[in-house]
Amino acid sequence: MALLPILRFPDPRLRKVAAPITNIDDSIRRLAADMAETMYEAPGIGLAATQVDVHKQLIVIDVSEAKDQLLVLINPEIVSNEGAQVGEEGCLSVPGVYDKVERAERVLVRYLDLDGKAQQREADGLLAVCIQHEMDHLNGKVFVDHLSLLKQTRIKSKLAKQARITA
Ligand code: K1U
Ligand code: ZN
Repeated sequence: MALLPILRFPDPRLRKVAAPITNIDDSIRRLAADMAETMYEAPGIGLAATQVDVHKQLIVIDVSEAKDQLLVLINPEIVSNEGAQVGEEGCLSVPGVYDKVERAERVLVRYLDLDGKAQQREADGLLAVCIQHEMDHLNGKVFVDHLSLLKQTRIKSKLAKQARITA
């Protein structure tokens, strides 16, 4: 397994729209394993393939305390959603930035697992938030897009400053 470099906002590659996966082979299983290792090491509770510069519809999520409930979702689709919740979000591509975002409270998501089997899962709370956050990445959207333009400008200058310091 390998740790993968994570793209940083405002890298334009985070804006690419991911393509559906048509063949679930060993290269996809290896990518999922590498993404899971990268997510656990970060540490994070989710990661989309877009964030590691692979523009395929694959996400990994683990919101469990013990970090022993890995979910791999291929070609995820939200079939229905209901309600609303506002929660603090962070993003491994936007380090050090946390802000409140409104999301659906409950979602029904359809996806393929690593065996290519169709699955359906109802999620609420943090899992529902994480699924929506990661599916945004697959559509080229980052959580800061949900914030005001003023906040987005401040975030960009904060990250540019951080990049100058670490260069
Ligand atoms: O997509 C990502 O960049 C991962 C992101 C997922 C996420 C976090 C919060 C709300 C919605 C989606 C993260 O994992 S940021 C790091 C984080 O939240 C975390 C890190 C360590 C322990 C617990 C949470
Ligand atoms: Zn993110």
